[in-house]
Amino acid sequence: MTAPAWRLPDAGAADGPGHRGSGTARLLVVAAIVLLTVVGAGGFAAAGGTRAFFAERPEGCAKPDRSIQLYAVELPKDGTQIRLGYGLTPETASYPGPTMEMMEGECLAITLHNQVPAATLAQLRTDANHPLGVSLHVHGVKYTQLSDGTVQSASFVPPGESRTYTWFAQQRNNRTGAQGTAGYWWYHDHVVGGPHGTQGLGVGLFGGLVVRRPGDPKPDRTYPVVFGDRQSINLRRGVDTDTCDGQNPRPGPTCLIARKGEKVEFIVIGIGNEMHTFHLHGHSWADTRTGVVGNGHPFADSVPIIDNKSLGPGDSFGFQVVAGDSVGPGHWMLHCHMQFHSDAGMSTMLHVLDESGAMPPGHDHHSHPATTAGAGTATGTGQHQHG
Ligand SMILES: [Cu+2]
Repeated sequence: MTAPAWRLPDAGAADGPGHRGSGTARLLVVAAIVLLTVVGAGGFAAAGGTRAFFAERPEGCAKPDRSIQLYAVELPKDGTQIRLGYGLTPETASYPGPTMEMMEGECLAITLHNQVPAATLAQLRTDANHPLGVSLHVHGVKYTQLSDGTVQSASFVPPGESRTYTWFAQQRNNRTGAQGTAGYWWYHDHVVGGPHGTQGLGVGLFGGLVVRRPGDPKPDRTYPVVFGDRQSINLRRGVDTDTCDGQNPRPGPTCLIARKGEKVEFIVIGIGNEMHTFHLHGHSWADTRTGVVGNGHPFADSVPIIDNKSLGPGDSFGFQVVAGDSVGPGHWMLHCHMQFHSDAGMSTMLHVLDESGAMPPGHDHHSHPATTAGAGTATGTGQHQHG
């Protein structure tokens, strides 16, 4: 049995009375021509027994400007919880995965290597008929069906295999009205465990993406902060959100640290099923695209300055702050402002050192905001103290 081919009814008939038909028909002709011209760069994907033809790259991306390798690997368990991560090398895989950075107008080819054992993927599967694999699905930038990262478009990677995904950071175009893609986005798996990658997200396959416009201010440091279920920040909770070693701090997902005066960029992402609000102590930011407009620019006055922002599942936003600006070094709290979430451990610190990279006297000990009720991991399986 073959499913009938998709076909849009005649535009004139579908439009009914009125004078909009000819315009729509003209658009369809243009669309058909575009479809024909991309045929040379396309490929087939099997889906549901039919074979559909999709372009390999978005319009405007003749060929990739840059290529990178990305690895999906299994990481050490967190208690009994399976953890997976993306990494630019297998050894550096983490959750969140590496922050991707693109410039508007850029076309990026990412080859994803699935090194997660099939047995692990089978354990995460909720339906025995669901295929085993990992994928890469991105928000905000342009991609075709072949880079959608779903089972439906057969754009996932079986264990031991590789696949190249193409992302296009389409630029603003005042003639066509295209808005451009500059901003703070994220990427994630869409197939582990089920058709929406819910298990992939739950075990760590996600990361941040920032698309800049030429001239945007560049930060000194960028930290992805992912708010999720079970009162988690980057899949940790309570003391596990902040493992910064005061003697030898290593910046990373559980050590948000900067020197006073450095421009620190946050990419804030919501995953899971719950609403959150993101609040940072001692710092505020302009609620804009990727940065603060320069001094004296009239646009600056029309932008709200905030220090708290609500975040739903799938949302992402970002901003830059000058660490310790006017407020100095210290352990600045960063937490969900839904009180029962923060009370349960959804809270960490931005550690701001002085200009020389030291914590001034009197700040060398910090007590974590999480109570004992929040100790342990986001999955509630670990119990360890620090400090
Ligand atoms: Cu919350």
